[in-house]
Amino acid sequence: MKVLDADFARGFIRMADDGYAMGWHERNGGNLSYRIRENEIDMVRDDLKEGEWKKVGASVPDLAGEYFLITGTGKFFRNISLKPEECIGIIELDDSGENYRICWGFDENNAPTSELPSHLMNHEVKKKVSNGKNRVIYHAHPANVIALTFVLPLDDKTFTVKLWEMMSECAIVFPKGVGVVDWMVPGKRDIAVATSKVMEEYDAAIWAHHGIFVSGEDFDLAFGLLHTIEKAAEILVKVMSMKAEIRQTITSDEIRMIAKEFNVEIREEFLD
Ligand code: 2HA
Ligand code: ZN
Repeated sequence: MKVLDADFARGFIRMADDGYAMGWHERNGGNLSYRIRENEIDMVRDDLKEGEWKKVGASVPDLAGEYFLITGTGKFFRNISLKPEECIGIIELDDSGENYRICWGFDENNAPTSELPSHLMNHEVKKKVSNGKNRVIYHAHPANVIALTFVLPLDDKTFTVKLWEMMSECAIVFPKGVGVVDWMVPGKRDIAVATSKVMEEYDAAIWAHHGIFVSGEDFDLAFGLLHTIEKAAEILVKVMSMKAEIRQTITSDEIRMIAKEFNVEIREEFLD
């Protein structure tokens, strides 16, 4: 089977289009990766090639031998569905988890995203803490989440509770909360290490003055998580912009009631 006919590639491209339509991917902003299942890679093996081994820029031994579909460096999300073979590609990791080679795509001398170390370190953590279920890592630049990083203190508890308070859905969709990473230079190992630490605890890491990383078991869950967080952030931005006193909100006890009703384990230490 051709890669582009496979369900995982179609789901990946649809998600990229949807993210662009949401306004989260100006120019070459954002990146997306998917840890491909063994049976999925077997189905497209005839369509694969073997490029030269190159350094990942991080060491991810628990991902040795795995294959990833991932967006390209400098590529624009709005072009992915028009020219997928140039804008995205499949990479394979070697036995040490320190080198990768291109197996499909990245035509015309393209290469994986500059955030490859962050993506792979996040995949490594998430694979471990989810018993292998988690397969998607998604980075985007949603305006409202970024706006909040200028006015809220950059701590996990404040961001989590402020977002939970905005819509009843939030405590159900992300009961473990969200983590926050201070401003750092993008594309480097330090930000990858800081983000993967946050990912041990949370499925979402907000990058101050830059954007957000989320993870999920599949494209729907990863996209849905980012969408929910950004929606709550948008409501908070609107509420704060009104410059009116908040007269009522969803209280800690009410968040507990939601958790109880929907049988999710809420991060109790963040509640009053
Ligand atoms: O790929 O979003 O963080 C562009 C970025 C880097
Ligand atoms: Zn970015």
